[in-house]
Amino acid sequence: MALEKQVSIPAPLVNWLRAAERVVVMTGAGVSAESGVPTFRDAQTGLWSRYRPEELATPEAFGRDPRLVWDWYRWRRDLVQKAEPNAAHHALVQMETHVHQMTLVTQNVDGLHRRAGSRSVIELHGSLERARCQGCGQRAQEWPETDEELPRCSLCGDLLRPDVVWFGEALPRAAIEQAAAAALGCDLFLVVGTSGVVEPAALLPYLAKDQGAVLAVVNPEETPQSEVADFFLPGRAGDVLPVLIQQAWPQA
Ligand code: BV8
Ligand code: ZN
Repeated sequence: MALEKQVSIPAPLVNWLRAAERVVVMTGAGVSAESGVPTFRDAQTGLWSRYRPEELATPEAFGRDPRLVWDWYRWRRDLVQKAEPNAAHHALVQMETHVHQMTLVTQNVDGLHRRAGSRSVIELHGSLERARCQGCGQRAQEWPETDEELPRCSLCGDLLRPDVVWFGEALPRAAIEQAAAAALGCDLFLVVGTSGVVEPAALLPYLAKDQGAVLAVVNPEETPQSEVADFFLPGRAGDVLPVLIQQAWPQA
């Protein structure tokens, strides 16, 4: 029997979660770490070790060398397709069934929340699973990946690009507006697995706290948001979230 990590959840947080009408959960790469998907801060491995994500996830990098950027995204997509959602993703699916109104906002582009069964997921930074034409904007769920040819739009023939938000690009308007509205109207805002430095996503927890929501942070390390949070739960998402759900809604 695997030794249950000693996770202690403050009783007031359990009570808040049980009583909350509207809960927002914002996730980052840390929630997929236990699925084997490297976080942004993990040193890039293998042939990607010489690049920093901030250098590759930019329009400039794509303009300069679309083949390099596509190879990085193909490598990440292959890795994610082989990954499985972990206990943290499944705990959030369970939470959704208990909370009156839960909004899941993710910075992740790996699609694992949706694969785990989360229904309403706001993808602030897009998704690896989609490409879009940099010319006409047409989206594609699949496209030919060959070492020779770069993926091209079936409609206008222009280059396809990953349908993610790069540094320096605006977030999808609907996504950030929905996420901000949810933050402004929630009783409890839970931040899980993000270093909380990339804006504007990193501002959402403060919107919630400033309007009176309870703010809780789950992360093995302190983050800017954990400094101002009402509750900081040090630990891995896959250890903490299942215990939080179990204590808030003990199986009848
Ligand atoms: C914008 C998609 C304006 C792509 C991503 C100064 C100079 C230049 C720019 C800026 C600047 N100051 C601010 C900016 C803006 C910039 C920004 O914030 N930069 C930062 C670096 C300072 N933001 C932007 O550019 C945004 N756009 O501002 O546009 C604009 C407005 C109008 C019109 C035109 C333009 C766009 C930002 C989106 C970038 N795209 N991803 C892709 O994935 O390829 S960002 C990417 O990194 C993620 O999506 C995420 O948002 C971000 C950070 O990743 P995290 O998820 O936090 O992961 P990280 O690795 O950092 O941390 C992991 C955490 O997990 C750690 O805390 C760790 O402790 C924890 N952890 C580890 N294991 C576990 C765990 N937690 C729980 N359980 C575990 N087991
Ligand atoms: Zn096109």
